[in-house]
Amino acid sequence: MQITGDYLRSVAVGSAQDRSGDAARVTGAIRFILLSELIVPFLLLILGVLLGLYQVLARAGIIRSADIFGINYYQGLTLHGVINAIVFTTFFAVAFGNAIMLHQLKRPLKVGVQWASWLLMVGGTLMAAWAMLTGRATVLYTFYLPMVAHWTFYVGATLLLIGSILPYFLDWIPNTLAWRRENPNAKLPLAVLGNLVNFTLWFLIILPLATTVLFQMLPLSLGLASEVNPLLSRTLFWFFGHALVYFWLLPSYIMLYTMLPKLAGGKLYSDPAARLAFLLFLLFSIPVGLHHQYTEGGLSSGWKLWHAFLTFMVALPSFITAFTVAASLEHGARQNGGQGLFGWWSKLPYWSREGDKWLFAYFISGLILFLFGGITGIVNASYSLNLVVHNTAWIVGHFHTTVGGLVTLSFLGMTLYLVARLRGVDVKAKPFALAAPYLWMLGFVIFEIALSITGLQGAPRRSNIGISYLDPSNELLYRGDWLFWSHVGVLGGVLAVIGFLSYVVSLVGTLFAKPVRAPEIDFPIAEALHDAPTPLVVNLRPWVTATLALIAISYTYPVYESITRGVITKVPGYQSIENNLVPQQTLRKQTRLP
Ligand code: HAS
Repeated sequence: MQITGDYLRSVAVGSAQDRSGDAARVTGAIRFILLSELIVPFLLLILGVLLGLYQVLARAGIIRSADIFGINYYQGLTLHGVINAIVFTTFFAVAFGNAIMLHQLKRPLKVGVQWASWLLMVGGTLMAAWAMLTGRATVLYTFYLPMVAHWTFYVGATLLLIGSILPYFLDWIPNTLAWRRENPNAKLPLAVLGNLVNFTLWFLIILPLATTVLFQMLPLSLGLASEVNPLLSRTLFWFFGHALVYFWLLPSYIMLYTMLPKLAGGKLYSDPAARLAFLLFLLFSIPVGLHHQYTEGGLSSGWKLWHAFLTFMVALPSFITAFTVAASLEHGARQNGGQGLFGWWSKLPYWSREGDKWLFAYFISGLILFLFGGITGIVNASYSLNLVVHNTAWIVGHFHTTVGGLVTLSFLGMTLYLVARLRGVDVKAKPFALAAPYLWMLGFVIFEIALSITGLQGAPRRSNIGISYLDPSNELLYRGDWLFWSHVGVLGGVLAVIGFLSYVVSLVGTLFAKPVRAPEIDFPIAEALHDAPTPLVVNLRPWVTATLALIAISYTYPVYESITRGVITKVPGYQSIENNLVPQQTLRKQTRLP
């Protein structure tokens, strides 16, 4: 049995053979691919997190300059957003999806497919990274027009997305169909259902993004078009962009439903409720994008209101999750001897170092942060309240407790867990691994409160306010009343970074530890307490049909409006050069930049 050393040896096996118990053995190329799909984004994440620290220090006026180490504020913001929210999440979702399918269906992944996916994702990321690091793609992570990037950024992003969807079509769907043929009467494992829902969603939303990239962004970037319709680009981008957040969230929900109950010592409270939550995400995640465009001219308010209504509907599966997860925690705690109406909370394994229970800390910290993320999300969704918070620091608070909260914490925890399993080692420096999520959580609770308050005071997001509103020498703009909470925000940011460093200690220790057993994939999957047959959540076909119908109803007219009204405001592309937006044509003439 090969335990160490052969990561780079691309053997043709890449197999997952059932070992004793429930673990799946992973060898050769597949093991290398899975490990690197976790490690590559983690390495980039170190840069992403440090750039986050720069953002918070710059916004508080503690670092008062337009750039740091040659990286301009907006370039850093682009790298921070793209690395943390797009690259890290996409790589993780693919690695985790592969691991889940391998473990749950017990069928091998195809080495050729996995290599193709890996090469496209890594190659695409390197291309886009080159464009961002050289200042040719300072377009922020929401890269809709009229900001324009070098073509390598768009091609890189496209390759990353194509690479991420290959396993779904060429490995996971065929494996699920084969499993279904072998187990005609069995229920699809819950984690598999969650993963398939997530990547079906992913496929559906890549299509509108691909449309604006191929037909608007690339032609503009290559100089084949001189003006574009930015309204259409934004509508297509947010068609993708909001459901994207659920593509980040669903792997976390898979962990909450299938693993957290067991770590808590009990069972999943209701399997049908979990299935219903996943299917409701399929239905409601996409037709809500206009809630990012409430303030955008050219789109009718009636359609914005419709999307606002559906946005409240997409909170429903999260409310179901809050209930089911809390009930599962209570069940686990009572198995551990917990009593009373609230006394059971003390019987959860918050600090346990026993076996895999350290992972519990990542989930519970993420859940606490998600309470803040959920409440602020509901405020954002309201057509009227949104006008108060849109484009302010409030939104930044919201997404650091959603994608920066539950999502990041569960992804980091699972990365550590899988690295240990795939290397055949125990998790090292467990006290550091345990401290990390709590520090991160505490940091981001403080950060969230501080940013919400400065947001309500009017502080804009995406702005180097340290050299404008928070510069006392700027008599016209200076807002001394934002200073206190901006500094509180720094405290939160610094605490979160300390938490991250604590995590790095444990991950690096685990990465270089001496293997003590064969590499394998094994998840702590919980049984269900309530598992009554529920026809509503068994057949996927009506859900997919309803999803397509709801998308068609919700987007046909807004896209039509964007096409017909957006042309009136056709504009050239703009490049961000040292804090200024410069029209692309002017730049071409003056500097001959690509
Ligand atoms: Fe959002 C903007 C609305 C969820 C991410 N969102 C953003 C942006 C990002 C983002 C990145 O309607 C900025 C985009 C940009 O750059 O412009 N969001 C919502 C709503 C929800 C929501 C209604 N967002 C998310 C999630 C994200 C995410 C999830 C990432 C993963 N969001 C908006 C809107 C905007 C927006 C507008 C545009 C704003 C603007 O003007 O630009 C809902 O899905 C939230 C539902 C969640 C809940 C919470 C349930 C609670 C649970 C925890 C239970 C805890 C337990 C443990 C059991 C209802 C499940 C308790 C333990 C103890 C010890 C107490």
